[in-house]
Amino acid sequence: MEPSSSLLPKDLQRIYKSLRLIRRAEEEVARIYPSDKIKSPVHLSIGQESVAVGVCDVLGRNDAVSGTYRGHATYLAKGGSLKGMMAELFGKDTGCARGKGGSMHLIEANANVLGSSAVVGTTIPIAMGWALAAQKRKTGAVIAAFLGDGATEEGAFYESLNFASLHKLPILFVCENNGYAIHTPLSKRWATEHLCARVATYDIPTFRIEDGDVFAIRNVTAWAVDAARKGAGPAFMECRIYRWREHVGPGDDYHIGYRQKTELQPWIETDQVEKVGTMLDAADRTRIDKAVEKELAEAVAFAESSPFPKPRALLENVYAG
Ligand SMILES: Cc1ncc(C[n+]2csc(CCOP(=O)(O)OP(=O)(O)O)c2C)c(N)n1
Ligand SMILES: [Mg+2]
Repeated sequence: MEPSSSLLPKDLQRIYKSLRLIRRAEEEVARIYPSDKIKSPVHLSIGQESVAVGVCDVLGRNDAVSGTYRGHATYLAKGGSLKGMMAELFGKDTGCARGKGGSMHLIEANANVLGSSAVVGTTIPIAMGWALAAQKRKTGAVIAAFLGDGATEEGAFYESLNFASLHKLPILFVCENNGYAIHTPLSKRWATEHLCARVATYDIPTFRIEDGDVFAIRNVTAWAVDAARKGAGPAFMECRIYRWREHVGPGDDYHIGYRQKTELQPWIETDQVEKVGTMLDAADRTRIDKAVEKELAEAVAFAESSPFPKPRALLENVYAG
């Protein structure tokens, strides 16, 4: 899809910057990982960036996101601090969860990043609760709830669809369908692959984006957010996408045998980071790339030089009050 005609060069630059920052941040995480400075497991979303970027580019500061444990992209695209993320991965006190949560528990209340969890599907009803509160308080805000294809197998997903549709809550469900739950493909898990048809039975408008196209994802989000702000209720978007690296960890896993590297090739050819990059003036692209590298180096230096939490921090922020 071509970018919407209303997109200006500065919009393309912003979208590219976000895509590029997330890609490079995760590549940097993978590079550092073998040093053991990163203290938590990492689920990289390299190749999947366009979903978070396309959605979050439409959301305002008062809108919110809930993510999954593969959540670096969601957190960064919504305006989470890169320094806070890097320090969190390093287990430092300056991390966004004070070094206690690690990669799977990124949170930034100031940017309305509600947080993520290692337990599949659990953030969906929490996002719905946020949407219910926004509706009751008449804030006009909307939440995007990100979930994997595996999370659609959890009962909480269907309970949330039903409740959100019944009460016309301002929520966009965004399924990042990368075709696998750990090593198990959809064909061994789903009786039919018609996910949108299943969701549509809850009287929710559904959209399926086949190729990770950041502009198509952005367009659907713009429609859904506008409708939700007007009280029309939830929408559901299924984004077919591909996880380039292994399920967890910095490397790839094509040698294991549960998938073939030939599956990856078409996704590399349509890589959204590169695609949007080529739409920019060369000088603008170089400028943005340099700015990203600087931001990244500063974030890693910040994480390296930050202190670990003191032992007494173990008992802080455990219970409210
Ligand atoms: C409730 C629950 N069941 C099982 C697991 C183990 N588990 C961790 S990741 C994962 C796969 C989830 O796949 P998906 O939702 O498609 O996300 P992806 O890793 O592809 O981004 C599973 C089953 C878990 N963490 N939580
Ligand atoms: Mg998956």
